[in-house]
Formats: sequence, C-alpha cells, structure tokens
Amino acid sequence: MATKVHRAAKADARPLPDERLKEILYFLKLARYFDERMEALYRQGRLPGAIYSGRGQEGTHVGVAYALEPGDSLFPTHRDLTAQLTKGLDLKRVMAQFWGRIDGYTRGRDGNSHIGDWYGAKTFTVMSHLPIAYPVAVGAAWAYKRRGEPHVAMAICGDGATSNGRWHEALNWSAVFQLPVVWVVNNNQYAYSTPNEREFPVPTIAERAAAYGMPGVRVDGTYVLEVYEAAKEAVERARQGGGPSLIESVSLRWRGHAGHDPATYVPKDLLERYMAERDPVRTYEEQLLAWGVVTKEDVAELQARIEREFEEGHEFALASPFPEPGDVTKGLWVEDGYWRSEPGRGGGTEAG
Ligand SMILES: Cc1ncc(C[n+]2csc(CCOP(=O)(O)OP(=O)(O)O)c2C)c(N)n1
Repeated sequence: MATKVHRAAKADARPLPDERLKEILYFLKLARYFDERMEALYRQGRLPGAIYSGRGQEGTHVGVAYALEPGDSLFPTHRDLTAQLTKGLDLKRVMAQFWGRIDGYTRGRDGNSHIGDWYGAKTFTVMSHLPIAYPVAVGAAWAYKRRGEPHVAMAICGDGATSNGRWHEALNWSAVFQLPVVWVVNNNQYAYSTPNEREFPVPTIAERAAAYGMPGVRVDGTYVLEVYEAAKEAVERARQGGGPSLIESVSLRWRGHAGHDPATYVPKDLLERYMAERDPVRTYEEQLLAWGVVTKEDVAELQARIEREFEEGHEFALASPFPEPGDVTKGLWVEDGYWRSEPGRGGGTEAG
C-alpha cells in the first residue's frame, strides 16, 4: 500500500537547509532502529532492566529537541530518550547505561532511560514522579532570567501527567514571572490505559494555555517539521523575553507503557491506521525523497551508518566494566570543593 506524504512537497515549504533536514532524518531513523533493536534484545532476555518505547512518537521527540540551541536545557521524561539523543547524548554511553556499566551516565547505578547529561548536552536527569521535570524547569528558567542569560528551558511530559497539580503550578508560575520556558505535552491519546476523554474535560490540552495567559498550540506529532516549527517559534519567543508557551503534540504510540505492557486497550483499527498512514519516520523519509533532498542511496547509507553505530554502542556497553560496590557514593558529592562528575577522576565543576 502506498503511503501518503503528509504535506504537499513544495520547495518553498522547506523550513531548513538540506543538510539540517537530513540530520533530522538521521535522528528519526536512529530513534526507530534503537527502539526496535532494544525491544528485540529485551525480549530475547539479552537486555536487563526496563525499556520505554517511543515508537510512533519520534516526530515529537526529534522536532522539539531540534529546536533548542546547545546552551538551552531539556527536562525530559523516561519516554524521551530520543529527544535526549537529539540534544546531544552519546549513544555509546546511553547503551552502557542500559547494561548497568560504569561508562553509563549514572555510572552503573541504573539500567534504563532515567538519565541526563547536565554538564554536556544540558539535559536534566529523568525523575520518575510525573511531571516533576516541570517545576524543576521553572527553577532553571527563573535562574536564566535573573542572571540575564539568553537560554531557554524546555520540559516534556505525557498527557496523563497534565492531571497532576505540579503541571498547573509550573504553568502558572512561569506565566506570572514570564519565564523563558517551553512546555511540551507529548499526547499519545492514552495515559497507560486511560483515554484522553477520561483525563481532562476540555477537547484539547493546548487550550488550557489560555487559563494561564500564554500561547497554546496543538500540532501533528507525526509530522516532525510541523512540530519543529512550532517549537522553534516558542523557543525564540521565550529567548526574546516573550514568556512561556504550551505545545501539545499529538500522535499515537505503537507500544504500551513499557516492555511488559501489550497495550490491548488501544483499539486495533486506530493503531493500524496510524502505523499504515502516519508513521513519522517513513512519511518524513518519503517527503525528503519527493523534495530531492535525499536519494534512495543516501537513505540506505544513513541506515547502514545507524546500524553500525548501534553495533559499536552495543560492543562498547558489553566491554565496559560493572561498577565497584565502593563507588556507590562517588560522583554524588562535593569533594575538595568540586562536584565530581566522575568518581575519583577529578576535573569536576567548582562547587559554589
Ligand atoms: C506522580 C506519578 N504517578 C504515577 C506514576 C506512574 N506512572 C508512570 S508512567 C504513567 C503513565 C503516564 O502517562 P502519560 O503522562 O500520558 O505519559 P506516557 O507514559 O504515555 O508517555 C504512570 C501513571 C508516576 N511515575 N508518577
């Protein structure tokens, strides 16, 4: 069955130079391949810990993160590893993390996507309590404003997390103080098994922005460029002192909450429709082919590169040692006036 290209393939519709459009394709395809391979390894019993698929949601993850500059910060959830990779996380260290090894971002303390890289990619470590990243992003954005720094904070959560009081407090505070922050809701239409109509009494999440006096927009999360353009506009508005914005990006996840959840609560015909007609990776690839931005050979080369990088990451992870039990408190504390990012290796940031 032929797949529809989402938008008319018009030359003047390209929002970015070709090289950057190709880079977005790289991140989308990396996300999909990583997700599929990690699930296969998990099901074969070769990957310990937990996996949280973002399949079908790649357009949101890549689109929002790609709109940030290196000095901006991202406050993600367990679901947003692809957004973190787009922001600059190192694939090898991510894989070492999943196998609980010392080269992972938490140096072997965890075995899943509860990670971040504050001093490098500027992504804040994922915390379980949803949507706790939102109030922490308020703090970062407030600091940027008070110090006069030109940075923007962006936080992501799912639709279910918007029912938690912290979500509303964060939006309210950010609007009262006109903070440089972008609020992203990655709406996959279900919070675990609870559908949107049981989560909130208004038709969309985006329209809740009006209650906090900020712009709210609803975008098609299966079309990465639509997500990117909305995010870019919100990020630049925040940077120029225009305050916070809310972006609701709608898609449908192809997998359940985590590796153990078969998601039988999602209607089969809805899922099949999304998979056949609104695959964010395939439709974007087809769009770039239609625009002449890539050839079929370029796409094959990109795929081969991604598969090679995955294999290298896997080998790196398995070769990395497990942590020593005595390392458990290292890297968590100030030692000799420095925050230690690496146990006993020095080179940390001076503690204030
Ligand atoms: C405060 C809080 N309550 C419950 C949970 C358990 N929990 C983890 S994910 C999840 C579903 C969240 O749904 P949604 O916010 O839509 O995000 P999604 O998982 O679909 O990306 C729940 C209830 C949690 N982590 N934090």
